[in-house]
Amino acid sequence: MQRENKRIIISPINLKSQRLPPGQKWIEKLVPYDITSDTNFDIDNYKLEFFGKVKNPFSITYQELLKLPQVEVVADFHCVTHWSVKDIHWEGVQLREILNKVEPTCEYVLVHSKDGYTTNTLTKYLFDDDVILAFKMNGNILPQRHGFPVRLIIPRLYAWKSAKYVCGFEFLQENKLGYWEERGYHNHGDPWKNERYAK
Ligand SMILES: Nc1nc2c(c(=O)[nH]1)N[C@H]1C(S)=C(S)[C@@H](COP(=O)(O)O)O[C@H]1N2
Ligand SMILES: [Mo]
Repeated sequence: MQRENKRIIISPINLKSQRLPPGQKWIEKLVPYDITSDTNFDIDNYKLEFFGKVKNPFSITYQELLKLPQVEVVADFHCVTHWSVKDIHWEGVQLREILNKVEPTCEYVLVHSKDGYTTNTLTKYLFDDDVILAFKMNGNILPQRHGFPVRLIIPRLYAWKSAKYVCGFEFLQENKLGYWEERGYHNHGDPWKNERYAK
């Protein structure tokens, strides 16, 4: 039932007049990048938590997440290492479905993952139409190397902001750098502004 009603959202980034950001090249398939080889996370004790500066702290299991209304997002994927992949189909839950209940009260967010990875962004981006918690990719359950069980997708930013194995959203009054941002990647990360590395 849910499947038949699934809304398809074409990411606005696919419709830009300059679809391919500067310095990028189209390739066929995603290249997996991980900070650790230990990425085998099970769904039984999976929990996604929303905490910090929010009105209503919230946590949700994998099974509960699957029951929320789902959408399909079609979006290009731009990696800071100069490759891009066209039209990936992600299926999952729009993050704002959850955030409208959580009600963050601040500007910044640090995203946490099961592998210890973190990445920072602005709270407002998480409310975009095409930002989802994805559990399917191109019609299949998310492969382990691409973020099983759940991955955040933020099409408008470089791929390192799309955290795999995502397990937490920490809302913060002040900006806090994530794993790669601390190691020289750009704080903001807009591919169309060539925001690859901090100056
Ligand atoms: N949890 C987690 N998410 C992550 C990473 C990681 O190491 N751990 N790597 C990031 C980086 S640097 C990139 S370029 C993309 C790569 O996505 P892919 O592995 O699906 O190709 O995932 C991002 N998300
Ligand atoms: Mo990356």
